[in-house]
Amino acid sequence: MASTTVSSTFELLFISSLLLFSQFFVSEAQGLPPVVKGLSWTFFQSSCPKLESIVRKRLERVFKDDVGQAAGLLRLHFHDCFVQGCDGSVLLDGSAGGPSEKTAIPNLTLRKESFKIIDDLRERVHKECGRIVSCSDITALAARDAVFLTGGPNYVVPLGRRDGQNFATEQATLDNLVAPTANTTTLLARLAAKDFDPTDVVALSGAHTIGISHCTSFTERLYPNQDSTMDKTFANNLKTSCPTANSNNTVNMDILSPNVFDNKYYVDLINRKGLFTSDQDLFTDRRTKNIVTSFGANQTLFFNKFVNAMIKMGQLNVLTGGQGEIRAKCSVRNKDKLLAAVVEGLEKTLAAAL
Ligand code: HEM
Ligand SMILES: *[C@@H]1O[C@H](CO)[C@@H](O)[C@H](O)[C@H]1NC(C)=O
Ligand SMILES: *[C@@H]1O[C@H](CO)[C@@H](O)[C@H](O)[C@H]1NC(C)=O
Ligand SMILES: *[C@@H]1O[C@H](CO)[C@@H](O)[C@H](O)[C@H]1NC(C)=O
Ligand SMILES: CC(=O)N[C@H]1CO[C@H](CO)[C@@H](O)[C@@H]1O
Repeated sequence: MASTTVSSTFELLFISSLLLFSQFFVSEAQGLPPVVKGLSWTFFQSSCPKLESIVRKRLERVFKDDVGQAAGLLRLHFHDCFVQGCDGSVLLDGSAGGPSEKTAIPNLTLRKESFKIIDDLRERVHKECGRIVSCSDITALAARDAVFLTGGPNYVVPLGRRDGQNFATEQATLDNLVAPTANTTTLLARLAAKDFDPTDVVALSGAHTIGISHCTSFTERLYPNQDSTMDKTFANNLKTSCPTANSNNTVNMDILSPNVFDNKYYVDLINRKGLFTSDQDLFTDRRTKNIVTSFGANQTLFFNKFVNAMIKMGQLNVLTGGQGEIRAKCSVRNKDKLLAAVVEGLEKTLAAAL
């Protein structure tokens, strides 16, 4: 009896040290940023082992139909994390007391389909494992797969985020997302406040190697005066796509390989064919120019720094443990859903009574 206890204790110790070792190995060997308290590389290893394969398999199909959705999902994770932390607040519809994060100006160009894709993934995951995975974790995994499935690096995502119960206000959204018209000084200062260094800032901006932009996000560089740092032929082509300053059209952000996650965004900047001021100025400012050049010359280096910055971004002000909740539907808080059901029930009762 005693010997069984001893041996199973030993086994447990052995297994947990193996687990510890593998966690250590993952983060140390790849030189990855530390995992914040409450998150873990192996959070769902036993409770939902199929989580990552469900998300990846589904997204393989989604992107096969429309590769553009990858960019939408990557941007959604960025907006989620920068505003009030990675808490799924960007996914919430409306709000009780004012405009929500979703209806704030920078959000107007998030793709409607992205929200549907996240909730569809949530449904698939909850069907398999029960309601144990948050919408914010699913968004983080979807962003990782968006990067990988378009040609970018594969990387591990710390999991265990909880969904927030607070709406982010329109003001919080504006305060936390930098405008595309910002220069490098502004960009570096705003991201330094979130603990990102210049290498992180240049690497994160490399996400603009996939996806599209609406004309209004950059036409201030074309009209009334053309930005002198912009390549002339590139400017003329943009004017054809965006004949007026408030044209509704869209253009690709990386003209060399718009749907491939690679380092061509930096080659664009070196060729003065970056779309936003916030992009192009990275090659003008002496603090970031060499980083742009090095990423443009070495894709492996870019991928390493991008992964590093994404793992940091994915852990910004996360809710863990007993904080927040696991939403049953990504667009509404659980208590709102309950309230909605109660109201609906009440209406039915009333209707029946009348
Ligand atoms: C830090 C400064 C950043 C600025 C000023 C910025 C700004 C913008 C703007 C204005 C758009 C175009 C929206 C439109 O007009 O449709 C855009 C698109 C996009 N951004 Fe950023 N962004 C920044 C950082 C990031 C980061 C950190 C990521 C991800 C890690 C990201 C990923 C994307 C993607 C993938 C798209 C394309 C979306 C699509 O095709 O639907 N951006 N960004
Ligand atoms: C960057 O933008 C800020 C805010 O618009 C401005 O005050 C500053 O002078 C600009 N810096 C450079 C180097 O252009
Ligand atoms: C852009 O689209 C909106 C609605 O989709 C429309 O009301 C507006 O007139 C369009 N603007 C231009 C310049 O085409
Ligand atoms: C590119 O960067 C990687 C990662 O830092 C490095 O190991 C490699 O030597 C670099 N390649 C070249 C050609 O400089
Ligand atoms: C006001 C407005 O248009 N808000 C939109 C913000 O983005 C989401 C997702 O694309 C839309 O559903 C909202 O209508």
